Amino acid sequence: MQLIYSATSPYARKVRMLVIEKRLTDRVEVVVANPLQDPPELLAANPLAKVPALIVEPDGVSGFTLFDSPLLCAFLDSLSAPQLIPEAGPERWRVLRREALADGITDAAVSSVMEGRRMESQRSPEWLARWRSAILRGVFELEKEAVVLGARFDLGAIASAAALAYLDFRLPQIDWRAQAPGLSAWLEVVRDRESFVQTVPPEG
Ligand SMILES: N[C@@H](CCC(=O)N[C@@H](CS)C(=O)NCC(=O)O)C(=O)O
Repeated sequence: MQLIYSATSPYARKVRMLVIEKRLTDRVEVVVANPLQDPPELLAANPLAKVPALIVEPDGVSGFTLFDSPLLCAFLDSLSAPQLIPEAGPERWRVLRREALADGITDAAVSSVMEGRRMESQRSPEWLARWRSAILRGVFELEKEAVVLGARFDLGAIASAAALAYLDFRLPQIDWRAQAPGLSAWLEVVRDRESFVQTVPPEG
């Protein structure tokens, strides 16, 4: 399998962390791509031109590809133990809800970053304020889960770590820690995990 990713994408980081946590690194070759340059190998794997994308059978003819990080995580989780998405029951939906909440924070953060790269005259202060509010409400909600996140490093925890680390990386002006001391302390512990260390984005 090939995982097409960019080193700064928080969605790709989530998938890469899951691959490492599940010890699937021998089965998943990683290939770097810049989605904004529409590289042909990415377009072939994902017509939406977003990373991460997974080439499951790279045979060029009947190659089966997957895209959208929740789907990639669900697929990869099905391949080996330890299971990072519970099989069934209320806990399954709690974990997937945490993933959705963390991904929603990431969505608002990525949108803010992209908006911030536009010319000032083209930027929308209204949308930037809306995304900032969504980020802060999302973090506030996730803070209620801080104790649970510390109990088990499942997909909800991986997605949360990727989202919070992305806020630190790209939007350091958002002081999310002020309203989330539990998450802040939790992220300090996560920082030592191999899957976190190996996926730290490059500066710049
Ligand atoms: N929902 C997707 C979002 C993926 C996404 O937006 N990735 C960004 C990089 S952080 C991208 O490839 N953007 C290129 C584009 O939107 O054209 C996922 O979870 O994988």
